Amino acid sequence: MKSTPPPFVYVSSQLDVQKMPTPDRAEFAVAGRSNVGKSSLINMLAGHKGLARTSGQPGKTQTINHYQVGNQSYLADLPGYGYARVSQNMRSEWSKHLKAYLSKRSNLCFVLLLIDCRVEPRPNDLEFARLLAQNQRSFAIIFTKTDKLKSTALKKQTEVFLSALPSPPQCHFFSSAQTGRGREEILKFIAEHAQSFPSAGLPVD
Ligand SMILES: Nc1nc2c(ncn2[C@@H]2O[C@H](COP(=O)(O)OP(=O)(O)OP(=O)(O)O)[C@@H](O)[C@H]2O)c(=O)[nH]1
Ligand SMILES: [Mg+2]
Repeated sequence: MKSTPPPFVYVSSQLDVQKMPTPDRAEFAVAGRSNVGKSSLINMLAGHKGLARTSGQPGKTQTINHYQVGNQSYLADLPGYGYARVSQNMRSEWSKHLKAYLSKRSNLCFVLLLIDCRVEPRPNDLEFARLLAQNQRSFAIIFTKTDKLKSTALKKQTEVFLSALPSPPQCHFFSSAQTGRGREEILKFIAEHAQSFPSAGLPVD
């Protein structure tokens, strides 16, 4: 039986780390290429289709959008990388803000790096994984859109992807925003890590 998810509440949209919500609880960032399904995953976890805006057009999410999950954590929906049709200026702005976020956000507990289960490892996914390692950020991989692939192909693709990473993730999940696959496991992962997150003595941004 499906459990009721904790309430998800939209908090703010910012690019500047200084203006983000007070870092007083564990934060989980949802990262990945444009169009990989970050916003759809948040809606699937929340059980609320209209919470985060999704689109078939890449480049929909242009700010770092915070959602409070129950009382213990934040989910941060990040702008996607690798969208060729965004101007060079805009791309370097996002990249600057993403790098600042990864290095400075003091309560960032885990990065959930989303990968479309149908695609081969791309240079910018591997580059992002290297950025996580440089910033000593723990990460988990979530393979998205698994409703689009048969299980043998899924197994093969994920093995290829995991072996191409510069460092291994803490764990990986399979998700589908269409079928709800992965919801229970991902919510459990968030709840468990949020619980062990220190609530006192955090550095101030
Ligand atoms: N079949 C299928 N389609 C999905 C799934 N998740 C997302 N999509 C579709 O993929 C497209 C992009 O989804 P978004 O959630 O907006 O992607 P995003 O990563 O937030 O994109 P940006 O904000 O542009 O970075 C939409 O057309 C979604 O309907 C999934 O699990 N299965
Ligand atoms: Mg989005």
